[in-house]
Amino acid sequence: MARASKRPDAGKIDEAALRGLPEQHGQGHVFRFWGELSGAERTALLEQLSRIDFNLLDRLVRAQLLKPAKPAAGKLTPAPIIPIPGTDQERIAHLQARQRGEELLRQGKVAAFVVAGGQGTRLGFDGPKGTFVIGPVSRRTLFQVHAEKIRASARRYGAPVPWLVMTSESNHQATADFFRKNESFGMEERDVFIFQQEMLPAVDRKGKVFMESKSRVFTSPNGHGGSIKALSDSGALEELARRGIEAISYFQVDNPLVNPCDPVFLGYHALHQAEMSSKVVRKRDWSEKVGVLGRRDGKLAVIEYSDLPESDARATLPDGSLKYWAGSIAIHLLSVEFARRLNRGGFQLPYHVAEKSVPSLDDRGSLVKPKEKNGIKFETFVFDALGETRRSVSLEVRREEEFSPVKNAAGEDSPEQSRRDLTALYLRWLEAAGARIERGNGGAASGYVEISPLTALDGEELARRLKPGTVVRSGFIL
Ligand code: UD2
Repeated sequence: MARASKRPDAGKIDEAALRGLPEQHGQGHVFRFWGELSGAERTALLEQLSRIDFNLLDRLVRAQLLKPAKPAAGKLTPAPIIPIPGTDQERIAHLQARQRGEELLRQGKVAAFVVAGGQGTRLGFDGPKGTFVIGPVSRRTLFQVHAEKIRASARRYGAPVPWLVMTSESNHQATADFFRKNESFGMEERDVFIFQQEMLPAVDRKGKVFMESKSRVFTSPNGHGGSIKALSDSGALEELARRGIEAISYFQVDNPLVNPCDPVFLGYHALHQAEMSSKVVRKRDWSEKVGVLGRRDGKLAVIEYSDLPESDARATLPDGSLKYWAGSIAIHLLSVEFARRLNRGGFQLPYHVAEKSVPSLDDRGSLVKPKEKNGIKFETFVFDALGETRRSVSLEVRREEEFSPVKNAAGEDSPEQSRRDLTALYLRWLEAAGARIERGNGGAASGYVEISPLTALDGEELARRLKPGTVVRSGFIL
């Protein structure tokens, strides 16, 4: 596949039309410093304006500012979820799903899709999050971990798995350069497709866009729901259909434990003829900040933790366990056909509103960082597409095997925590494969160890490859 670029040809900019456009939408102030701009800055501003959907912005401002959004209401009920197998029947169902999923992988009907357009502000890392070093011993980056899992799976099943990488204007160039520098981590050029999602301006409480410099409007990515539109706009969806791909495995860049080509998940999705499916884990406790998978007014939904009333979050079943236990880990399967349907007749996912502090220029052109939230950001969420499905599968998985995201600089969901979780998983595999784990001070259990995805994708594969009598100390790598 080719690398997509959505930048229009600067030579084709129609200056007169673009100068009129913001005015027509009440945003004429974007030209306040026009007289001070150089030719190149003017072109840059016009080029950016040509990519802003002012009609959409008008609609969002009208809907949200004149009639402020209420938290999503509706009757909540738990959703049916396929559990981690505990009975023979459940184990047989898993086995059948695995066989079906493996068939799809062997037939080359699966593509992997990482969303990496976010700004990763909480981590405080300067650069695309995928370039963050996570490998506990090897110092692999998140992108490399994902790439090697995809390569290992393609090798195991003997068919390519194309990899779609969604970026945004804020990190596209840096991401594309990183892939080039690392030769796409050993993936075939034609199997990697990097494309951008759209950006949207944030607005102040009167609906006016902010300027981040004299020649630039403040914009941010339009939410991970924008991935569905970007799949279509970039041409990726048509290319996937042309290559006979049926399932798109969607995941977030921040989770090094993700299994992007999970045959069990793929198999359930296919056997149920599902359009979009989800993986969930048991919430740590009622207050964990993850969305829960449930039904709102009968429709499948992820209910963000901020929208889940505390009484529901705390509600328990007769056995004392949480009623809404199914935490969404943002891993989905989308059928290519469903993604096409969502794009037919215009993009339909609803926009959510978030209040943010947006640094912007004052009347004299100096950048001011507000102490309080002064702006509104509009985003769509990919999981809202679940409500549009005719059929869907929700699958429970083990957190310690599949979910340990890198979100915060320290504490929960931090790099340190994630490296510990990776090490703990590899130690379990090694122990089950018969390795001798050195305990005690300086031993493996107190440091980091690592298994490359290209060595083993799971414990079973490791057991086949591990030399008898292997001793595992801190810093062990295979
Ligand atoms: C998300 C979910 C939360 C839970 C958690 C699991 C939402 C609103 N919440 O929380 O319920 O499932 O993940 O880890 O989704 N991204 C883009 N473009 C954008 C925005 C985000 O590509 O415009 C990507 C981003 O690069 C990252 C992922 O989406 O890979 C998650 O974004 P986030 O960190 O904003 O989501 P988070 O952690 O608030």
